[in-house]
Amino acid sequence: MAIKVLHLSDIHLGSTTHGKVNPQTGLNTRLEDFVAALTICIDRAVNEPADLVLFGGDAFPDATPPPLVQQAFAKQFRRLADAGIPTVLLVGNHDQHSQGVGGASLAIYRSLAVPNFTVGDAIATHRISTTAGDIQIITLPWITRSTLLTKAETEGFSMMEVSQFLIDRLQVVIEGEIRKLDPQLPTILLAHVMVDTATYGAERFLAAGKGFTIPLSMLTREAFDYVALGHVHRHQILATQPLVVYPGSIERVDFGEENEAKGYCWLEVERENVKFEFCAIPTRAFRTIEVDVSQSEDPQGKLLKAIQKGKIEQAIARLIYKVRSEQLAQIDDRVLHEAMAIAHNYALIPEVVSQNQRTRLPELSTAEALDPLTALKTYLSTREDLQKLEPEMLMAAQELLSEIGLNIDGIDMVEASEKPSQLLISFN
Ligand SMILES: [Mn+2]
Repeated sequence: MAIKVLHLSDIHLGSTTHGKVNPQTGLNTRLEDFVAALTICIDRAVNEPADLVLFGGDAFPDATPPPLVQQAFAKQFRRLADAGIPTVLLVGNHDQHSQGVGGASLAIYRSLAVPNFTVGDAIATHRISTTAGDIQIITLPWITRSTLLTKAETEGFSMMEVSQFLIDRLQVVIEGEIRKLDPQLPTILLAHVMVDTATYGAERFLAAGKGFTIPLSMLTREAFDYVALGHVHRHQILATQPLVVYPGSIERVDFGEENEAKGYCWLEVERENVKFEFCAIPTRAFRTIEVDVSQSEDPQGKLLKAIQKGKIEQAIARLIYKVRSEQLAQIDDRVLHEAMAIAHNYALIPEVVSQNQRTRLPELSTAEALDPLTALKTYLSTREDLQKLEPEMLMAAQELLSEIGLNIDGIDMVEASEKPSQLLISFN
């Protein structure tokens, strides 16, 4: 009998960016959106029912969520416990204290001995009995160098050398887990990792300085029937033999995820035979309207037309428009606000371009998020006067980023993704 598995990840419950207070409930509307998305996932698991639920990590934006948010999370997962569905909660980087050990925000489920719940805060193999038979789950939580290496071992090593050392060590540890497996039983590797071939959004900033990505070849092992990933917010399938899958986040945290479908994975797992389906769930839309009115006779009219076509009703919207300073008198902000008000939440972002087009570097638009180092390189490429200093500045920037990297675990995803653009602005 095939084991039915629901695999979801990156819940980030408690993200409130782009939200507002719901006057009826007093809660942030984004918290309500995230709870709604999680409810849809748990509904499926309970109604079908699933034989097993795998959560790939990052339950909250940080390791110390407020009680209200913890309760909202617990209320949904409690339904799995009540239904007797075994559940594995893996610890992601956002669930860990930057200086502590283990999954602070999820460890409570083990402390309370919630029936059939397993907390994956260490590299370990769990044999789990489901109504459709036994299955082996290897948990690989988010690891940092202190997980596998001592300070003395890495003394004097460069970041690159440390990350290679870490990968070698991890390889050995995973090999050890594989040897302990019962080859007759289906096996899933549940891992919160950055894989080298993945397409990243905001998550990649969190790895700046850590420099720690895992080669896909470490995961595509015959011993695994499925590799259930967490960490990257964009749903993607990295390999098919075996299937290596990021389900992605269940709701959008920022505009970088505007065009991504959100949902969970549904599996039917037998040894060497896996049926897989990505199930999209309805979530609140993000809409960017970008328009250049700097050459227009009627900038206001052009903006209003763009808003009308923008499908922003109940969406989280932003209007980014290029305008010349001498056109500003032709634009009535009050009317723009009225037109945007059908959105759930919105921002007006005028970019004033001067005649000589030099107020903003053309390569650096707000639409694309650049990592700080690329942004610095782009900036330096336009400053001949700084050419001599370039290598030194890049080196210094790299060092600063590695320093940040050591404590970056606690940084909210959105903050991290917005840092580069703040950097850009201060350059201009
Ligand atoms: Mn993560």
